[in-house]
Amino acid sequence: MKIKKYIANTLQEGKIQILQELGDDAVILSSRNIKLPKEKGREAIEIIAAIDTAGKREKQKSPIPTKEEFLEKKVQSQPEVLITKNNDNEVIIDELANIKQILYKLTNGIKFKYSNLLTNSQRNLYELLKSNYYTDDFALRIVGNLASEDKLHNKHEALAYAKEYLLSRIKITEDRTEQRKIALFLGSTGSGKSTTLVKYAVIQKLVFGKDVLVISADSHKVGGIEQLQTYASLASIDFKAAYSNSELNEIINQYPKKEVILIDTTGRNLLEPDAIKEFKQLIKYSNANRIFAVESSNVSRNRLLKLFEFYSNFENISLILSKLDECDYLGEVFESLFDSKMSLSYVCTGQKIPEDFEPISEELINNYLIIDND
Ligand SMILES: Nc1nc2c(ncn2[C@@H]2O[C@H](COP(=O)(O)OP(=O)(O)O)[C@@H](O)[C@H]2O)c(=O)[nH]1
Ligand SMILES: [Mg+2]
Repeated sequence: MKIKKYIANTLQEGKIQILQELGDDAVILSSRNIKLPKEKGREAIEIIAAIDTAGKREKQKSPIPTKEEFLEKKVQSQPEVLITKNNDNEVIIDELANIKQILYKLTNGIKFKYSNLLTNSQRNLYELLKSNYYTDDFALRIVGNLASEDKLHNKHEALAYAKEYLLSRIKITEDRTEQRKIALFLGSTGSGKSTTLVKYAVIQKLVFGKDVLVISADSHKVGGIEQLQTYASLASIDFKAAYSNSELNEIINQYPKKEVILIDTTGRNLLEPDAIKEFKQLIKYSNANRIFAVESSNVSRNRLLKLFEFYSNFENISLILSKLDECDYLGEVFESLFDSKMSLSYVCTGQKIPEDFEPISEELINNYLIIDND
C-alpha cells in the first residue's frame, strides 16, 4: 500500500490531485484543516490518501463473508471432516474448533475493519491503536501520517513514533504555586471532585507545609458537606461550609492568611444552559485563580468532547483525570485531548487518600498512551 500526504486549498482540489496522481482506486484515510506557517498561517487542508499498490486488485473483498459464502464454506468442509474422522466426539470437537475459528475471524473483521487494506507494519499499529479504543478514523490518521513519513519499519519503532506524535499534540500543565491559591473543583456528578480535593489538600498541607482551608459549596448533595468535613478534620485541615455565593465570599475574606483555599462544588450536569453563568458567578465571588476540572476517565469520547467545550469558557483551568484504575485503555480520553485546548495536570489512580494522586508528566502519560500487552 502506498500512502501519501497532500496539502491543498480545498478538499475538492485535493481530491482532484489525488485522482490525477493515484487514480480512482485511491482512498482518503483522513483530512484536517491546517495553517501553513511558511505562508503566514494561511489555511489549507491536509489529506492523507492511500492506494493499494499490489496490482489492480479485484473489488476489495469484505472481511465478513456473506451468509451464502459462509454456508457454502461450511457445506464444502463437512464431507471432508466426516470422511477422515470416524469417532463422533472427535468430529464434534473439530467442528467446534472450526466454528470458533470462523467466529474469531468474523469478530476481528468487525473490530479491525481496515486491516486488510494495510501492510503488515501498518496493520500492527492500526490494530494496537484500535485495541486501545482509538477510533478508526483516528487510528488511520496516525498510521497514515507515520507511513507517509516512512516511520513504520518495525513494531517497536512504530509504537515509539506513534506515542511521540500523540504526545506532541496533548497539552500538559504543571500545577503552579501561587502566593495565595484559590482553587475551584468543578466536574460532573460523581466524577470524584470531593475525594480529589481531599487528596490535594492533604498533599498541600503535609508535603508542601501550606496553611490550607477547605470550603464546601456543595449544599445540594445529601451528606456532601459532612463527607468533606470528616475528611478535613481527620487531616486537621480547617473546614467551612458556604450556602450561598455571598457567604463563600465572606468566608474567603475572613481568612486572608490562608495560602491554599480549596472549594468543592456541587456535581451537576455541566451541559445544561445555565451552568456557564452559574460557575462564572462562583469564580467572581470566590476570586478563584485556579480551576480544576475533575472528570472520570471512563466517560465516552463524545461526552468528554462536549465537556471540554464547556470548560473552554474558563481561564486558568486544567484537567484532573480520575478513576484511571477503572479503565483498561485510555484511547478515548487521549483522542479527546489530542489538539484540544484542555490541558492535563493530574491523574487519580484509586480511592486511597492521598497516595492515588499524581502530577502528570510526559513520562507518566507515556505509560498510558498506547498499552501494548504483547
Ligand atoms: N476507583 C476510583 N474511585 C474513585 C476515584 N476518585 C473517586 N472515586 C470514588 O468515586 C466516588 C465518587 O467520588 P466523590 O469524590 O464523592 O465524587 P463527587 O460527587 O464528584 O464529589 C466515591 O466512591 C469515590 O471513592 C479514583 O481515582 N478511582
Ligand atoms: Mg462531592
